[in-house]
Amino acid sequence: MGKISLMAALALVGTGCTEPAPTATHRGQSLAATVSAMAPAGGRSHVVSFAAQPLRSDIALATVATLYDVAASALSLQKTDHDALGMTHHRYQQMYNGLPVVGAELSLHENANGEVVAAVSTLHSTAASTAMVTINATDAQAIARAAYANERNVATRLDGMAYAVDNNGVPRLAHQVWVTGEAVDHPILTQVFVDAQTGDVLAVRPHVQTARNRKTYSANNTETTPGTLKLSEAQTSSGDATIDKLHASVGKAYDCMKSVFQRDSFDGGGATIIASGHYGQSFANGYWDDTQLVLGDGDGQMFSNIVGDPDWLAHELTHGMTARTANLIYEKESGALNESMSDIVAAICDAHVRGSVTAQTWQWSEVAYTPGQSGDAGRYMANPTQDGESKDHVSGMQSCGTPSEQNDSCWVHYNSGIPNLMFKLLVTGGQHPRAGQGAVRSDVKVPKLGMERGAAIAYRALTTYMQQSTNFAGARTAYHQAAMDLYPQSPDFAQATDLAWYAVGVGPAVANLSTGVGEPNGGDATPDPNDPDPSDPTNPTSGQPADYVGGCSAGAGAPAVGTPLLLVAWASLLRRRRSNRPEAGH
Ligand SMILES: [Ca+2]
Ligand SMILES: [Zn+2]
Repeated sequence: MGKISLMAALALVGTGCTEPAPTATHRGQSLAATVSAMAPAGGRSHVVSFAAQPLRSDIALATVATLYDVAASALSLQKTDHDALGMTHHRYQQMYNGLPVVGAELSLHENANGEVVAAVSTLHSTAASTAMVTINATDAQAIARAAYANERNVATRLDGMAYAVDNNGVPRLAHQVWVTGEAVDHPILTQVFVDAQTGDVLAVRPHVQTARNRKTYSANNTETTPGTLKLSEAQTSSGDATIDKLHASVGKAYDCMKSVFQRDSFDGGGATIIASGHYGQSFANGYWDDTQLVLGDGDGQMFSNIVGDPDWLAHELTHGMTARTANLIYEKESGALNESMSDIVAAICDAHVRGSVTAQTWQWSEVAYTPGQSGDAGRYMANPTQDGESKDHVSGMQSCGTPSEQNDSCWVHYNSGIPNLMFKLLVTGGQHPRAGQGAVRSDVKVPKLGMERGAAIAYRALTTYMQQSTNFAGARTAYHQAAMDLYPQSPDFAQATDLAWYAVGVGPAVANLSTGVGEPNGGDATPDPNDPDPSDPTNPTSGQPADYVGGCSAGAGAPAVGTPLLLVAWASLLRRRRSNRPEAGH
């Protein structure tokens, strides 16, 4: 497919389905109305599409900042990326008193003409923030350490100060303390934010991200990582079968990322992938520790040797990719999204390696999990509650008080089942496995987009439109925007992402597409040279299938879906603002 004309796509959004684009002449005010409509107080992540009236970067920046009561000068440009669609993406960190506000970001997304067509913001007003310090750094370290009294080899290290956002959405001056040590089933590498005024622990952020949240292990000896170098890139044999297998498995995970996402290693810049095997004794887990993969040999009961399970490798390596892109904070919903993204890439790579989507695609770690029992898996993306712990709908999401290591950072591994199921439904189409039970709606039917499109949308949503604090609702808008970028000729695809999220209880209601569940003809008729398995209808090409109804034919008379909804909100806000507010001054 040739380069997509983004402007054409945006014109389609603005003039097509529901009502004409607003005729506001003051672009700053249009943006203000749009953003205030979609970004409620508290700094929730929202992708705002104002494609119909693109803005100059400086105007967009100043206007969004003003809406959050944040000075434009407080936004520090962190990086600028260009992508294959001709778009440019700027990411800003919110600062206050010269210190970062942790997890508070703004990104601006420009079309090929350098005009901003979307903004994502998780900013926080600092109106109630202070610079008061009554707890000194030494006390802060003692406070952080106290939470780890039962762990071994605990040490603390100061990392300066920052503003951490409390449960009321107020950035509070905090000491950043790193805690290291040994928990029962994994090393501790955790960032603890201690309120400099009250001594409260504001946030606990583990940076060791495991694949499975285990409760007990039979044995585990600490080892130093990375340990002894056994194999370098071109080598294949070390004389140690486990290390050789690990080396090969890492290679497969790399190859998958390269061929599916055109991404050169987890950082996108060809970073060396460091992996250590033989970690601990009978260690039935693996993790990403911010710099490398670490894998145990398995305990032979819960998990056999996990170095040979591609789902594990893809999962852990994806934590590295997430850390270098959206950098989703590992707690609450952003943490569940982080976990889910690792499972989603494991599913993508499973299908990629096998050449088609199979039942095993939606089973995580079916290879290594319980070697004594066949047919089961560590997690079930098609039916998350099958493991007895994971969640499959927002109505049943497991909540917590303050995230901690004891509650798995607010149950990130259980709640990851919700976006896991969303992705599965998006790829295969269909209904929620518990449709009609409890709060799970039976009238939501997700159309099938196939693995290739699902993977492209998920990847772009993560790398372009998610931020550190993105929650489930923000993720839905990220998927929608990513689908609009990738498939501007097929707005139904973006609507399919809305339906997939709605099926698991995220975001406002959406009407079903008239195409119903799945593609009637089972996928594409036209083979695509890039399609690893053209005969597999679940792995369609990137072109628009003939059986897909494009444009705005779906659901005549139904409520507006997706981006048109934004325009409705925008128009009504504009009307409201015009009546009770003078023209904004810029
Ligand atoms: Ca699998
Ligand atoms: Zn994980």
